[in-house]
Amino acid sequence: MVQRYPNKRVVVEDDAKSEPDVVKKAGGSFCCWECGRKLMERYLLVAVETGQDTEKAWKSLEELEELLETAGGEAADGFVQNLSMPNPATYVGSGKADELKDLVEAYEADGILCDDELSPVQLKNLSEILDCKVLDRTMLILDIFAAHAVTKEGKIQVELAQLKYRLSHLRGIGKAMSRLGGGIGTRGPGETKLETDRRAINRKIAKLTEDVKVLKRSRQVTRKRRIGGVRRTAAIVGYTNAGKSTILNRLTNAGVLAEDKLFATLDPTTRLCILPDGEEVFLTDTVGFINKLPHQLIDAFRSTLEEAKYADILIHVVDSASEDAQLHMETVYHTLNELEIKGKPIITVFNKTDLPATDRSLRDIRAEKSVCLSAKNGDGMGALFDIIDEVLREQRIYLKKVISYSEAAEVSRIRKYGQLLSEEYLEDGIHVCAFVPKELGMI
Ligand SMILES: Nc1nc2c(ncn2[C@@H]2O[C@H](COP(=O)(O)OP(=O)(O)OP(=O)(O)O)[C@@H](O)[C@H]2O)c(=O)[nH]1
Ligand SMILES: [Mg+2]
Repeated sequence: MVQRYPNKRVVVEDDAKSEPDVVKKAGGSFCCWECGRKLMERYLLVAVETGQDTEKAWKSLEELEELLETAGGEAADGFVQNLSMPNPATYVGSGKADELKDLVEAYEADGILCDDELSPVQLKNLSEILDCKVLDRTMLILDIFAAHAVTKEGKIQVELAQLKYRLSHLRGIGKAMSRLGGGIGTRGPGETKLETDRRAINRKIAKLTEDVKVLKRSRQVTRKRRIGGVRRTAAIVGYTNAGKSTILNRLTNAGVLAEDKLFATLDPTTRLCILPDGEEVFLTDTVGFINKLPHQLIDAFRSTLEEAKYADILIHVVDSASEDAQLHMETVYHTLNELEIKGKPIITVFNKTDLPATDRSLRDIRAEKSVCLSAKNGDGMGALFDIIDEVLREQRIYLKKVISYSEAAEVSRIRKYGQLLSEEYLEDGIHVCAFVPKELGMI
């Protein structure tokens, strides 16, 4: 097993040395009753690497560390073990599992956090061998989503994903679940009690699935009403923390929360954006993607991401300063594919150009057009406006038509949803030349 962060143990500051008498739970994390200082849960990060790409495994582990920090915990150390395949019983090799037990004690860690979704058997065996909390990447991501869900639909979807995870891991893991106790991995928008009754979980899943259907129907109605069938829409997609919300704010003054945090946005926000030539387009900010996004969440967010499915174009935001930008782009396209969002024109935005980049030669061959900009200081935003305008225009059709005076209202529809190039009021009617969205059904 290779150890990445030797001596990473955090030195406890003098004033915090004495164990606090009372610990209270606040906002999902534990705080000292007296000084209010957050007591971080500490984990050993563990990954099994099955190919020969150890560097990739470390990158994934670094991302896992970021996720853990987002959830309010910290990494005590990280380990990668090279195996031909994860051990079906213990994830790491059985000898390494014993070694991990000593390490958990030596680091005084609260538990271990594995970089892959563990099977029920692995979860149960590791909990028994290590006698500490055992978390996996899926539990952690679900926990973060649970903490960030704001709207009713977001909360239901996260609870649904958590229940599905729990159901698939029920067999024989009652003990592992009870060992979780509280804190990271146990937070959820639903009941706080860790439900372990299969029938009760199934009932809850059925009820929540029905609730999601109702909300989905009402969202479809809202979408139809909003776009009136013809107004253009663009969805902003991309890896988490790439700058999607910052870009939406720049384009529309939306005031959406943008934070240096993974999964700051869970619920889609739609705002009207007015392009330089006066045309209006609806922009939707969506949940960020991540490598190894739990399939329970892909299912849960399928309906939220319908905004992207029905959009005319996709704006794909990439953090071009990240050394993993290429990997992030691949993950985004892989996830879009899983969500069956394809065949749309894509504008790729290489964001964060104000930061030093490791790779200035980034390209996105799938994109119709791309642009480099800094959403933070606004450099290059004008070019993005122009490109959106251009791509939308390419999607329109040229219309040359005589409209009878009795149907004069059509001219105002063209003005509203398309671009009226000329209009002439003659004896036989109004002669118009225009670019119109095909959905307007004027041909
Ligand atoms: N330096 C720099 N930072 C940026 C830029 N754009 C966004 N950021 C920062 O990157 C962080 C993430 O931005 P968000 O807009 O929240 O990213 P997001 O893609 O919406 O993230 P999620 O909703 O978590 O998936 C924030 O701290 C932003 O201030 C940029 O052009 N330059
Ligand atoms: Mg966001």
